[in-house]
Amino acid sequence: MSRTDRPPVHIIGFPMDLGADRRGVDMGPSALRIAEIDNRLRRLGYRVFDEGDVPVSRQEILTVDNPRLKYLPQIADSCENLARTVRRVLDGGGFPLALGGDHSMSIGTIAGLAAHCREQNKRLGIIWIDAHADINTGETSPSGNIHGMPVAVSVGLGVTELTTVGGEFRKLDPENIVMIGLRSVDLGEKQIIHNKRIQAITMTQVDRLRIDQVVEHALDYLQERADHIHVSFDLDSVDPLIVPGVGTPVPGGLTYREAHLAMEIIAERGALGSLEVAEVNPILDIKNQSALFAAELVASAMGKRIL
Ligand SMILES: [Mn+2]
Repeated sequence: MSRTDRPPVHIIGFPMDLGADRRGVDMGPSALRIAEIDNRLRRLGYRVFDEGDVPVSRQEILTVDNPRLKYLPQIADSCENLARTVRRVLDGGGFPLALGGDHSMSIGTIAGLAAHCREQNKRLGIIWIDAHADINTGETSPSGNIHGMPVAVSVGLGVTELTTVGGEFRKLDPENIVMIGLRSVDLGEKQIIHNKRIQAITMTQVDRLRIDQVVEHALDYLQERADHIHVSFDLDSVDPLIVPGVGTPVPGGLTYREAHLAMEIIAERGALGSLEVAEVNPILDIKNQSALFAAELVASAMGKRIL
């Protein structure tokens, strides 16, 4: 299939930082657009439409009601809106490319994908590339920041305000997720990962097995059990020496080439059904280099090759 026959890409911005402690990731979608993510995809032959941004409340005019689930009503609202947009794009035959924003966005993205898949009798699979597992609940989270909870919410754990975004059903089978790049996991999260038997590949395993093998295995595993594969890429999976402008930097991440190779392998398989990029933080960045990196990474995921 040539790229012009492929589904058009619909960019959806999610300028949210209510799910994170540090300010600035609300500017992520803007920084990614400035990095010309649209033109990079057009140069690859895609038709690209920009859906604009999902409305998000401003932190300055809000107060925290529940410190265990900060800004819960506002995040639930925006995620509901994101879920609707993602679903509309998929129902119309498009490819959703969601740009964050903090990683609470995945509550909405995955809910939208799941609603579409449910109606089409498709099984959803997720590759979660992140330094963190993002599988806390209000009970286990040390911070109460909802950007650390989207995976838990998607497998049906946590408060109903979040688990019912996009409809009252479980969005994701815990066996249909593969996490890659973990290196900062909370105690409660470790228990959930073990209890739910989630495929979680740490940086230790990436170091030992090499990223190409890790990604090939992840795709083999997911392609057996899923028809729609979504990649959720948290920029903090990459080493902060390369990508300093992220919400929660953790040393010891993926190298520049490891991140690109992972995306190149995913593109080669032709298996990608949707994509999101989370946690770009221009406030902590140097001359937009992290957003530029993310834009290049999206191009690799969408089929850009060196030759
Ligand atoms: Mn994350």
